[in-house]
Amino acid sequence: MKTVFSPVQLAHDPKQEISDGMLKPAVEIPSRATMVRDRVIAEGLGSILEPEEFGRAALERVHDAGYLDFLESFWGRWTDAGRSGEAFPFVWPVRGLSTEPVPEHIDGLLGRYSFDAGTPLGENTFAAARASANSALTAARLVAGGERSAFALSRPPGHHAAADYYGGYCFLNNAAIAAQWMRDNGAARVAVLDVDYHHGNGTQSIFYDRSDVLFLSIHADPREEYPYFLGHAQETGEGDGEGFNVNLPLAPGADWAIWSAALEESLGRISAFGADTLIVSLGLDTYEKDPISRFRLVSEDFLRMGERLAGLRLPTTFIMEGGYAVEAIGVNCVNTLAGFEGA
Ligand code: FKS
Ligand code: ZN
Repeated sequence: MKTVFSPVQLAHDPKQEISDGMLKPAVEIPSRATMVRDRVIAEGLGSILEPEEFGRAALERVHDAGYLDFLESFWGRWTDAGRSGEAFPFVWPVRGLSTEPVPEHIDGLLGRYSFDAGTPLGENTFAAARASANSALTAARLVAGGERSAFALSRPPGHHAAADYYGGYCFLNNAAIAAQWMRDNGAARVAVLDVDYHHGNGTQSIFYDRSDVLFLSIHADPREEYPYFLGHAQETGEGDGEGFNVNLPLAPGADWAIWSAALEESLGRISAFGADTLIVSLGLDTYEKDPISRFRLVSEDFLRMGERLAGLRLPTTFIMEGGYAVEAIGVNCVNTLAGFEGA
């Protein structure tokens, strides 16, 4: 299986994040990606390619132009305001407040285009996020071109980013951008299966009213876990999309026996949907030793996950999402991919 990765993705190098009422060391850091890259090489998974440049058009199929303009112009506005280092929003247009007109001040813009205060935004963030999306698009193109599978070593991650807001360490929704590209390039039906510990609220919201993209997510129950405000079992889609959104929330503490039952349910739904191609939002934070999560998968479980995914016999694009046990992320990630290839 080929891996797609660009060193530009390492340029987003946040130092701190707001967590537990403090500024704490950031957890979504470049070493996550280099650990996975090193394990891909050590295990001989396959070659590592640099992404192609897809340009803004592929991003605009999913994201609002005003949001992309904000991300692009952020650093200039931030420094013009006399600021330096990493930005955090602190005011949002919640219930009863207005999103129109779009604010002119950078603090207003940060709130308009985000949904949490836990996501550092810095000088190189947009360049890294664009490279991360290009990796996802390049992997999708490999699969559309006939490869059985491909792996986008995407980082920063994407599944919390919606059409017009960032959060949860995510800026561009890599999986949604790849899914839309698949739709625009021959796939009639695309399934996106999100196995990250956290609900993929951004991906859900992007495809919520559509029947051509089936979104399924296995995640910690949002009543108890981030992102708290989306990911409940009752959310099944709206309009044309009714029945094409599947949330399988699990109580914290889920082990492979519980987690894999949700996986089997997902596989059945994907088969019944008749997907032409599969995109996997591959979070590794379901691991027992993940520092910010509370599921209990062990490293061998990721091999089984890959094997079960291979059973769908679908062209499959893996796109990395979360996972913060840095010392194990390479093993767990490559176990999933090797399990898929070996099945
Ligand atoms: C700790 C609060 C942590 C943020 C959790 C974000 C999870 C991000 C992720 C992604 F895949 F996007 F990276 N809150 N006190 O793992 O879902
Ligand atoms: Zn996560």
